[in-house]
Amino acid sequence: MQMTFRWYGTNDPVTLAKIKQIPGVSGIVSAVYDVPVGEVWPVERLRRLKNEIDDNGFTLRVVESIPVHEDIKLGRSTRDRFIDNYCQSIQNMGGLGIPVLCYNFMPVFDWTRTDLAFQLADGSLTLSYDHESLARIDLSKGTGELPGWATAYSPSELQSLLAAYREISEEQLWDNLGYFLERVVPVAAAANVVMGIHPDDPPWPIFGLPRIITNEAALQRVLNLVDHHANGLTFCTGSLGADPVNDLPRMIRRFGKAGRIHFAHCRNVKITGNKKFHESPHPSADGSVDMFEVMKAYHEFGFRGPMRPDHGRMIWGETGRPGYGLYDRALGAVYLQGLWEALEKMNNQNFTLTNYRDEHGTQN
Ligand SMILES: [Mn+2]
Repeated sequence: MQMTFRWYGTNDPVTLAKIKQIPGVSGIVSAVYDVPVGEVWPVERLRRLKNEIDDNGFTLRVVESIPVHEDIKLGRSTRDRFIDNYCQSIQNMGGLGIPVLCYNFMPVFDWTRTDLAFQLADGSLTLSYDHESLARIDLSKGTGELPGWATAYSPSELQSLLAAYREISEEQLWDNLGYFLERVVPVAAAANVVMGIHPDDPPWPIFGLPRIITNEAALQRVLNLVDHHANGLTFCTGSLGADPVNDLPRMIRRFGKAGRIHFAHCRNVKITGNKKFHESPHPSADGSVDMFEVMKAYHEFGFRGPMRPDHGRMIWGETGRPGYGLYDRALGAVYLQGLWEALEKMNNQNFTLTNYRDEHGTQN
């Protein structure tokens, strides 16, 4: 396992110098943010990003994410040009030796929350989601009422996109994902890049938009669309963990042992009702995800890929990009490494509770 940290580039208030002070973090997850969706990421822009990261003593381990143009998801006739561009961006990544691409296939909205500053009992602020509150958001005025999406679409752009998706069934969205992967995965494989689809967050339809990457069966279906190592998963415990039907350790064992988890997002969520949750600190005791069982599952098959703490709360008065402050994510990175170290050492010393008791004469 390689511990990594997401960095939003030169304008991120969480600088590489600060990330350097978090113990054990050696990889960076980043992206190019100023290329319009659908256009090629120029190799020079990627090179500059990689060089800056290298110069600070890190490796650019993952690109998260190259956005997939809506025309591809909608299966419009214009999609081939955008798919060609996507392939070119992947080749540019591969040419620089950047090995992992995280992407998602969520229509219109990426991760969605109803409150970006939900206050927990300890005074910290976190991201929360309540399906009933979401239903009250009026999108006819654009994305203004939706936290985190203030400027993404004008009201008319949004209405035409939502109308276009009303014609798209879940099965058609699957077909469109298949069409995309059939063309992109061989290019990625040839460029020594592996792809990891990020599950939909939250893992159910919102605003009447189809969402398909939601559970174990869906992840298997993605892998079956193109049965190649380069077609893999970003396994996000926070996204999948918002639905209690998802048995995360079982899924990690299944897809991890098959060699198809290329990137691990470890995050905890506290489920507080039906389609209602807030993000919690990373430790098991604070949320609905048993992070020890998650790490045990990864450790069992010897996961060697990049892992990162996912969203963090805002604590100690920090302000900044919701979910992507420094402090709570740093606590997450160290906690995850603590679990991993314990698993490593117990394994190396062939530690079992039984022989510990034998050696120490503990009666229990
Ligand atoms: Mn995630």
